[in-house]
Amino acid sequence: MGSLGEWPEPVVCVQSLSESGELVIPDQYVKPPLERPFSCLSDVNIPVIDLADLSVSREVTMKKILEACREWGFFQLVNHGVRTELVDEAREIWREFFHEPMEVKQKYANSPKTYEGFGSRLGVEKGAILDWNDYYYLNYLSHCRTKWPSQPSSLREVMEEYSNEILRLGATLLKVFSINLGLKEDYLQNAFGGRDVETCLRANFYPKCPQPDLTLGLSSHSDPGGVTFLLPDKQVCGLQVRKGDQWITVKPACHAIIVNIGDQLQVLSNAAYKSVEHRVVVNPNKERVSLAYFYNPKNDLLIQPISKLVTSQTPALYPPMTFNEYRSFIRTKGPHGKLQVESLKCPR
Ligand SMILES: O=C(O)CCC(=O)C(=O)O
Repeated sequence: MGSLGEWPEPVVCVQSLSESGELVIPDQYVKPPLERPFSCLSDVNIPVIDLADLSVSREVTMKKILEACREWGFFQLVNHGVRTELVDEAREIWREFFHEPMEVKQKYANSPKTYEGFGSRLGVEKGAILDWNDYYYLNYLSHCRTKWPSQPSSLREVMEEYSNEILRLGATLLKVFSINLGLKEDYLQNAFGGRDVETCLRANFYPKCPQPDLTLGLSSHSDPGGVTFLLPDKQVCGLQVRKGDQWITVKPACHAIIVNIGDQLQVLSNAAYKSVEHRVVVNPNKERVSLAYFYNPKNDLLIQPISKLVTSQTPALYPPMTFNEYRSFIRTKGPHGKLQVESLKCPR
């Protein structure tokens, strides 16, 4: 295994593999048969929540959000108040970045130490099976300096506006999530560090793939952080969410923002809210772009089940741990289902 300071092998940009015209993908991208994207349910969708209803029919909407957090760990938010033009711009500006010449993108090549910048692999295990994906990680509100690409020139301005909107939405949802757990409305925001939340973004680029049945754009994983706000591609589906032993393909509503619960909220809520596995399938004819915005607790705060939610009937399921300690797992091993949050459970 490589150290967290370096990649264990030379990093190959997936876009260049896709553009090579080869009809066979390299062995390093071929998943074991059970992880390949076989059949999935296409007539079911994740819940859709209309945020405007929160002020019209508050109780019903709060209940819908509660059920979505408990049963699905995922929902699509419509009427979220983010300008539709901004929703499109925030995603499309990253598409433009990924279409910059390779020399431009390579200037921002990342290392496993912080992951920040342009990259093509997650995890430092030598010989690991990789995902069909290039990405750009950006620490937005964080103790680290943000590594902004200089092209496209309006990227920073667009992302700053988008980020302010997501911070607003994050604060609103954490209130709803707190009240739904029977807590004071500012409880979860304070547990995340108040105004010191850490946020980062990952723009994902999934190039066309000649053998999409053999690989994945992103392996099954649950998000290690607090709450994720995802802008999916407008034209191309690809996100699949686990429901029991089935995979559901998400059909994004127009200009919706997909929200999902991360592992830290599962821990804080003592598993009342579920951080659910998801993965991305790729397409032979079309590239796909998505933008994940991670709204996380401050790195060095201890995260543990909230004492009010721990009773003799519902004992604490997880030991205390900082988010920093927690996420070093995914940064070392890469995306691996829900092994981490499950393996941390306190012994009974
Ligand atoms: O591309 C997608 O739809 C999902 C991306 C995702 O799960 C992630 O970036 O963690």
